[in-house]
Amino acid sequence: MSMDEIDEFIKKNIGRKIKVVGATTGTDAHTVGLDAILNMKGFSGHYGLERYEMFEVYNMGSQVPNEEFVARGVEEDADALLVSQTVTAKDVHIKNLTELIEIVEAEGIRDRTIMIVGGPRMTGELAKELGFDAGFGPGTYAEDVAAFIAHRLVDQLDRAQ
Ligand code: B12
Repeated sequence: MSMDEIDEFIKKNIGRKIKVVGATTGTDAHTVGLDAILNMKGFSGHYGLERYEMFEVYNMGSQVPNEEFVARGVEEDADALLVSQTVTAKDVHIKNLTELIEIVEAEGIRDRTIMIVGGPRMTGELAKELGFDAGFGPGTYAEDVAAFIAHRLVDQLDRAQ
């Protein structure tokens, strides 16, 4: 789906804006990948989520401690948390992402929060192994992520009814 089609889908099926909080967490300082997905101008001719009428985006930037990231998600009542991890040396991303999921579970918000991770060495398979709903690697555009979140949220709302 295109940006306009996704906005229309959200208006029709959800009827409100989708709130997302994004960050690069832990010691990772790489922001280009996350910004490609979130920033208004986007990446390679594909607008980022800030440009979407039906997304409200909070981009916390880089080196955000997992606790602060989750706390912001709770404060904003976010529908989805979007984390980016680039550095994989010594499996630092595995440790960091595992800690993030543990905090989300301890806060009791895992059931109602869509958890998404992206990065140059991320795959859907690894993301699921680590307890995320989806993982996105190189070549991802905002519309891939937007469509996933919108459909997942509709499924959640259907189940809740
Ligand atoms: C730019 C860069 C930097 C910049 C970062 C500036 C910034 N503000 O981001 C600076 C100079 C600060 C930097 C620092 C370091 N870097 Co650096 N850096 C790079 C470089 C050259 C490009 C990365 C990049 O911007 N890619 C472009 C983006 C668009 O691609 P992407 O991240 O893959 O994003 C896409 C997808 O992955 C996905 N995606 C990414 N995030 C997310 C998030 C979500 C939610 C979703 C849905 C999708 C998604 O969508 C994006 C768009 O399609 C790479 C090498 C390379 N050519 O890749 C090294 C690289 C990543 N860096 C590396 C290293 C080692 C470091 C340092 C440790 C170096 C040092 N010794 O100090 C430090 C680490 C600092 C830290 N604490 O993190 C290594 C990582 C090795 C590893 N696997 O662990 C690399 C691979 C270089 C290398 N070959 O050794 N780096």
